[in-house]
Amino acid sequence: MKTALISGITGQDGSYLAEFLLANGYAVHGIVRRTSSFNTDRIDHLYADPHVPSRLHLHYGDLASAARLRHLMEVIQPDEIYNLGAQSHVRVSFDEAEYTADVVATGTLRLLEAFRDYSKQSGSQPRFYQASSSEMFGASPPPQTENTPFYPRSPYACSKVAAHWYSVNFREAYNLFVSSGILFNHESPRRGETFVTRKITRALGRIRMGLQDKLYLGNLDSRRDWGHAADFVRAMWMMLQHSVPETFVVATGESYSVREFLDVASEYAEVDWRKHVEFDARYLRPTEVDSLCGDSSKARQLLGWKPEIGFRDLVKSMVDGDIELARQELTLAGAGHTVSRRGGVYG
Ligand code: NAP
Ligand code: F7E
Repeated sequence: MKTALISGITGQDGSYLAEFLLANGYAVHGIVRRTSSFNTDRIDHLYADPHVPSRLHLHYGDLASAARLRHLMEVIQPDEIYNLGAQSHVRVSFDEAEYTADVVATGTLRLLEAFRDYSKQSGSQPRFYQASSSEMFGASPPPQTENTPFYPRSPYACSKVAAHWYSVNFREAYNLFVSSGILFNHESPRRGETFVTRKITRALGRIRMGLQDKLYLGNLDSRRDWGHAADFVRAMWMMLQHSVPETFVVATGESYSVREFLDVASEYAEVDWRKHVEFDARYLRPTEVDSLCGDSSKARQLLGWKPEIGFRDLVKSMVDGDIELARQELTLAGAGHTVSRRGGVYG
């Protein structure tokens, strides 16, 4: 049985990756941040009771703590390490730039150093996946490939560029199996509520159920290449099964504007978004990424990867999920229960 270690297991991708690896017979260890309220909603269905034997194991840890990462690497002895942990919100990174750099850039370096020492001491050949991002391309026009120059447009993107180059350097300097996946935007019903797709589908669900009237958004003209997270975590795993470590772009090759996302989502939700959406400048970024559309030919040819869930099915699954949540919220409200439906500061 192979053993995997995932940082960021409580996030969108971490939950899909854990499901995928467990279904493929792995023992899965996840690093969970200690928070004052529960943060394991996305993986609770995989982790019934800590006292019952299971192939899923959770450990407290943080990318801010090199000593803890080193310890976890030594006791878990993973065959594959997936570094998904991040302060992943682009707009937030403008306010929390130093923290973002510490977790996203230096946190990756901490995990890579622990990985390097563990590889040497264990004598095994473990493999490391780095979650790089299309945000690294920033202002470089589409289509973006592995050879497109990086032009980051946010503290988050700058930190991801640093983390990517640390990964490539560890691969080349120490002959380690470190692959970097440059993934374009990927969404799902488990997407964080303050990213634009989920913010939209959640609001449409609540508007349809009469729980909300207005939806405040920023720039509707930017374009993104949106895929489904379940398809994209499969690509992460495929990269670590490949014969050599490489850098791969993972993308659908189709791009839509935020406005077009609103059109399709509204059609499914049967809500006219133009009656509800208002502009709020707080959601603009000091520097925007206008247009992303990836060319994933390399991953398709060398890994045999391709997405299985198209744009319209992705949007529909998110709308269906959020209509159901809004229905539950309405039922609870009708029974006199208060449901916390606050957004984040940027929600
Ligand atoms: P996400 O939902 O925001 O999840 C981020 C995960 O990182 C969460 O488990 C979070 O824990 C954890 N985390 C945050 N700070 C941490 C710290 N200091 N130490 C350890 N863990 C920490 O992100 P995602 O969408 O799943 O994305 C996964 C990775 O891929 C991220 O690195 C992201 O930057 C990158 N990426 C995402 C996309 C995309 O479109 N989704 C595209 C390209 C790259 P909590 O649950 O406690 O917050
Ligand atoms: O913004 C515009 C916003 O926050 C998409 C992260 O997973 O993907 C994600 O980063 C677009 C931007 O994602 C609102 O200006 C308009 O142009 O959903 P987003 P992102 O910035 O593309 C990359 C690949 C990652 O790596 C990141 O971790 O939508 N937009 N109005 C808005 N965005 C938000 N969040 N909220 C709005 O109200």
